[in-house]
Amino acid sequence: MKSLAIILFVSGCTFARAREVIKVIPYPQHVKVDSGSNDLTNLSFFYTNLKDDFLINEFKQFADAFSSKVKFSHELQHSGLEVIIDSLLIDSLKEEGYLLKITPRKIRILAANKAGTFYGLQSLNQLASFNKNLPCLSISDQPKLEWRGSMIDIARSFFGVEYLKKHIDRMALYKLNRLHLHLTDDQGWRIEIKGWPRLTSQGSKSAVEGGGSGYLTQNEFIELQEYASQRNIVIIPEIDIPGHIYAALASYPELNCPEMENIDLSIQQPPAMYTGTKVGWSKLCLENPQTYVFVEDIINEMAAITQGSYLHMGGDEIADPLYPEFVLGVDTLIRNAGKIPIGWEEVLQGEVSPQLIGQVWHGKVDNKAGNKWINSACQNFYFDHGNYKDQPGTNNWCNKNGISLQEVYKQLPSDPDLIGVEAAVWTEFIHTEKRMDSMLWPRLAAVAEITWSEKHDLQGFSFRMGFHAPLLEQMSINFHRFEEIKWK
Ligand code: TNX
Repeated sequence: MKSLAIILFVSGCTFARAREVIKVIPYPQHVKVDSGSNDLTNLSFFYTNLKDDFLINEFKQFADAFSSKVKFSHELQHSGLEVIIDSLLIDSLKEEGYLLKITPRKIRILAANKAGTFYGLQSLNQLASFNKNLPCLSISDQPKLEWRGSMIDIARSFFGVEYLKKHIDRMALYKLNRLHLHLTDDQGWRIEIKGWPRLTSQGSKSAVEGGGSGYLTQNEFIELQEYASQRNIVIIPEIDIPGHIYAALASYPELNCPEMENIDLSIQQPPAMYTGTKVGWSKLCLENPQTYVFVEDIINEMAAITQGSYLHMGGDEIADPLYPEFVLGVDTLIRNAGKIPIGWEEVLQGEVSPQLIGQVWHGKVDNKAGNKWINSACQNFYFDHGNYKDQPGTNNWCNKNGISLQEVYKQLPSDPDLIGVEAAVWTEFIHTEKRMDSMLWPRLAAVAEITWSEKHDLQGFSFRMGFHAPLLEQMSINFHRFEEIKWK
């Protein structure tokens, strides 16, 4: 009994100390702090068996930023930075896990593959930002959930490659791995489709009032995905059908039903573009055979330029007797194009394939067949809602109190079909990078932690977050300074 008490006391002590010393977000699964430290300014050697030029360069840059005497070594050394991939570790570390061991002479990262080494580096980046004199420690880490995501609506207001790359860098630092782009909506069409050029020559010229217009060329989209994939981020393109489609209907009026009864003409009439914020008033004409030619073309072109495994069909906020049949047809088209279909929760109303992933946003649809699902519950994860109650220029229809850090950090439902979380920023009122930043950060860091870490601890998170201010500033993030955090 006495010895048990001692063990509890000792481990409790280590735990408290680790939580104070290791201010990493998301908090790693296992941390042990040892005595001693490793001064990065003395770093001498860098050895790795990595073959990937991008990653080798990331590690080199990290090392060179602290020490001017780092030599690239072709064999193991007794000191320095050592990054090793060992595929035998796959059973214990899985796809994204890593081990990080810091001793007075060595910094060692071990992983089963590239993603793990990249995440080891992110933990190291954070630790080094707090103190160049690194504490000796052992970290063994891997994510709880596979889907750790951010969604940006670039349809209402366009955000281009430059901002999206910055966003990808910032996501990567917090080990987020899914970027969903809402590419089309009533106010604008944002991706080049070669077979239907007016979608962009006309449909990309507009935006919600005050928002930015424009589009991604296919080459830009491909380049962006490559940039993301180097940082272990998969981009998920969403073409929202059959609703939220006015920009396409205005660009190709022949897609409409006779008399355009698929559009609420009191809201807008083709060929004029739409700049308002109403939803649920336009849909594809599901009786028009041209609609199916259009949809199939778009899906095939999108599948051909999409590097990741997923295609998102939207599917939200629409009523039509042919809707369930339409969704099942699109589900099939996406699978035949070699991708996994995703849709907003409404798609789960009808029959869908078991491969389809549902994205829950208002929690009104029963996931009756037990499809995998992503949690984007609007009360907790709609970051177009204010950081606080009545924040000017924000939506509040789902949560009148705004979405505080505490609201984001709530316990997730325990359900084996839940694959993760995606926080969404809709851009009816978010038109500048500065505002976008302040809606995303630091709330997205809280999403990173609840999806990565087994142990949830809001107080610890808030404590650690305070120390991240210099890091966020270094990345030029215009983050929201929540009052409850003591920013350093
Ligand atoms: C609902 S969530 C929408 C979007 C709006 C958003 C505003 C979802 C699938 N549809 O079209 O932009 O609310 O918060």
